[in-house]
Amino acid sequence: MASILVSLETGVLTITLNRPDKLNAFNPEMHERLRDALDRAKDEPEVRAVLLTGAGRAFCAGQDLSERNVAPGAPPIDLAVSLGSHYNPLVRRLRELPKPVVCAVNGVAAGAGANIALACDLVLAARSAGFVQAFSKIGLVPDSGGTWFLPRLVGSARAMALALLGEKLSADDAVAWGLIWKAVDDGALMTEALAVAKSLAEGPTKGYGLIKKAFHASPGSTLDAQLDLERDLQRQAGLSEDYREGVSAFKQKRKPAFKGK
Ligand code: LHQ
Repeated sequence: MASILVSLETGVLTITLNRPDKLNAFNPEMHERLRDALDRAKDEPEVRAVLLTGAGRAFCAGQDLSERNVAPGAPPIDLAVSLGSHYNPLVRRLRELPKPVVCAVNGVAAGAGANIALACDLVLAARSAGFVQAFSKIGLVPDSGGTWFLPRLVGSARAMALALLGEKLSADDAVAWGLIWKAVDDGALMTEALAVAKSLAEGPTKGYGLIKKAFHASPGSTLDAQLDLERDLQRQAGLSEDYREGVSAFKQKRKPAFKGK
């Protein structure tokens, strides 16, 4: 069974983590296939938005803990190797993809699985889903960007509690805390997430990529630097075909037909 399912329809590349018997936990093969799918999303102009989700009852349980022989007396393992070769490049790929990434969290998102969801641009979750910083339960540190995303999204007090206690945060609380965008009824998740992804796929793709750039630069930026960056990005956006189309459509009181150019 393929560990990642990929399908392209109406500009949306849907990527489904597909190891349901392991709650879609990551092994090296799943990392490699996900990397290939994200590279395809970047390179193919037909792909104008990505939808990431999981098969079965979970979104992703993080690293597959049955992959390694970690037991008292077993030889030590350098986990930095796995972060350096798999998880960190994955988070960078998601953030740097110049196209919007919607994440439909269909069930529990634990460990790296939770933080990979947070690396996406718009996160919708099924009401029965939950977010677990499971790392501390096995003596580890939140990774895959968790120590960066969490305090920025929910503030240090709540971030620290999530990381130290490793308790599950419900989808509704995740919305109330500002961790994710939306919680929806379980049965409506995929319809709603696909509708959002499709509407993004019909949008001004270049502009979206520039919006991502601006927001990602913001946390480490001064207002002065951010104003300069906005000026530079707006220059690029203003040179796009979609900007011309957007203004023409507005003036002609019609729906714009953006081409992503
Ligand atoms: C699993 C897993 C799993 C394998 C559930 N692996 N089988 C990066 C670099 C290198 C190394 C270390 O890690 C990292 C990043 C990380 O992600 S570290 C964090 C790794 N993930 C976890 O610690 C989460 C472990 N799982 C859980 O806490 C729970 O299973 C959650 C909260 C995800 C779901 O709980 P439940 O809904 O109660 O399900 P369950 O615990 O009964 O699990 C169902 C099955 O899935 C079970 O197998 P079984 O054969 O007994 O039915 C679990 O063993 C298996 N499973 N997570 N990560």
